[in-house]
Amino acid sequence: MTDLSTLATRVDDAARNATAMTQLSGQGHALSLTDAYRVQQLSIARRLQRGETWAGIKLGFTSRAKMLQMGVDDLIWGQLTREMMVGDGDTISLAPFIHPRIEPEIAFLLGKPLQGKVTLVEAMSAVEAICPALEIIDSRYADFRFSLEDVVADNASSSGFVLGSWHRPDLAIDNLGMVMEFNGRAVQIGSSAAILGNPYRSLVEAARLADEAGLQLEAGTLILAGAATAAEPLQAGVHVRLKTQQLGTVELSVS
Ligand code: OOG
Repeated sequence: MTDLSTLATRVDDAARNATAMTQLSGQGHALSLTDAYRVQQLSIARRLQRGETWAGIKLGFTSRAKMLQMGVDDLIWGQLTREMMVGDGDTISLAPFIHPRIEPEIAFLLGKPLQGKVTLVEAMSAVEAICPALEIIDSRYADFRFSLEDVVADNASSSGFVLGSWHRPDLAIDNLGMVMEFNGRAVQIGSSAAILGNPYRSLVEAARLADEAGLQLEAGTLILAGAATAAEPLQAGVHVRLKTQQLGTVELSVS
């Protein structure tokens, strides 16, 4: 039987050392999806033991663009810590990453707990604030290639995120134009509608998935809804800006 904690150590070490690893599923580890989430949980536990603070969850593959880009066909989730957060407008180095990519998202802050089977209206009423966000993903697998189980075990490629300014959740967000620019040039153009037809649906899914995993989404939890477009490789010297209709901009620079 595969030792799941050994696999968790392997993905965690790959992330910490910014060193690519071979896919778990290609090494005779026939991981089930349940095992893969267990590996994710064990790798997050290692981060928390090192003093990181749990911040929330992210959804992955909530848009068709992302599913097509990565060749997978199911929604996944991963976990975020505060230490993954990069300040809006900050400059980062590529040193802690293997082959980072960046993608445009919408983030939610819960004002009330969200659990189990909830309706869209219940999900909406649990939200305290909304903001535009950039997510940095960095698969720990060589060539950014993985099976669904591999990517789940690798915490859905979570690596970093930047949050823009928070807004009250009193505006419609089901079809907001989103443009991600590199040095002022549009590299990805999309709409928040690409995220499950309405990013609030990501919250419905988040509540269900967290519940299945025995995790509580309490008030104060951050939730990233998933990318609206395909991801772009981050390069040295680039200034990334996401412009989202109604929600404004969020940006970061790479040294
Ligand atoms: C997995 C993470 C997917 C999204 O927003 O769809 C994701 C990956 O593409 O490496 O974060």
